[in-house]
Amino acid sequence: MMQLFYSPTSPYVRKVVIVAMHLGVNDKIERLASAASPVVRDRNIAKFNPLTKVPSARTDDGLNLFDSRVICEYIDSVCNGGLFPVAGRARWVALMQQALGDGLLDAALLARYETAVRPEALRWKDWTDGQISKIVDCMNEIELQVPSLGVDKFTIGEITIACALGYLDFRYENMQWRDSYPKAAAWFAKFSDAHDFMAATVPPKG
Ligand SMILES: N[C@@H](CCC(=O)N[C@@H](CS)C(=O)NCC(=O)O)C(=O)O
Repeated sequence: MMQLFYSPTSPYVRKVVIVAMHLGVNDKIERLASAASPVVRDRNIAKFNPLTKVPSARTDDGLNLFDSRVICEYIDSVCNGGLFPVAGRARWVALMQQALGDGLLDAALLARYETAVRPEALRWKDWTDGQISKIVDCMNEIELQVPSLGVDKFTIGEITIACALGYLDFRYENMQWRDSYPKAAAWFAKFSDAHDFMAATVPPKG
């Protein structure tokens, strides 16, 4: 189906892998190793995506696809998967939930790059604090939206929010988000128990 620049720790790649697993085409994706970084850029990825980010894909019929939103929708469309409702309120809710999860991830990744990538002398605390406050506001919104999140029935919205919560567990363990967001915690536990793709894609520690 496609070649995919892949990283086991990227929450955006996790979205793609979950979609592929759920729709039964995971073995049709050839994984290409990547070392994506905003500073030391992996020029191999540029063959597929000028932004040199993961996930980036090339389909068997020669399309270069990025980012995770586009790749997920491509897989869903080829498989007729129904993870992207085609029209009406259901579509806008699913896309908004995806944007909420992706937005949380964008802020979490920017804040992480501040400590993981930027030299200490060049750091600016206000910037990091701004990103962390976006994570908090997104979590407040997710907590409010829990009644609209499905467990057995789900779309790209639930998948993305699950990847976002999983990323907080992976990189922001100290945040202990479950203490402040009990409804999101209960939904995440049910969603993770209900779907093998969640345990199968937990990012490796270390
Ligand atoms: N909006 C993109 C975000 C992808 C992204 O930021 N991926 C990170 C890894 S988790 C990356 O490749 N970072 C390298 C960079 O920023 O240059 C998506 O949804 O795929």
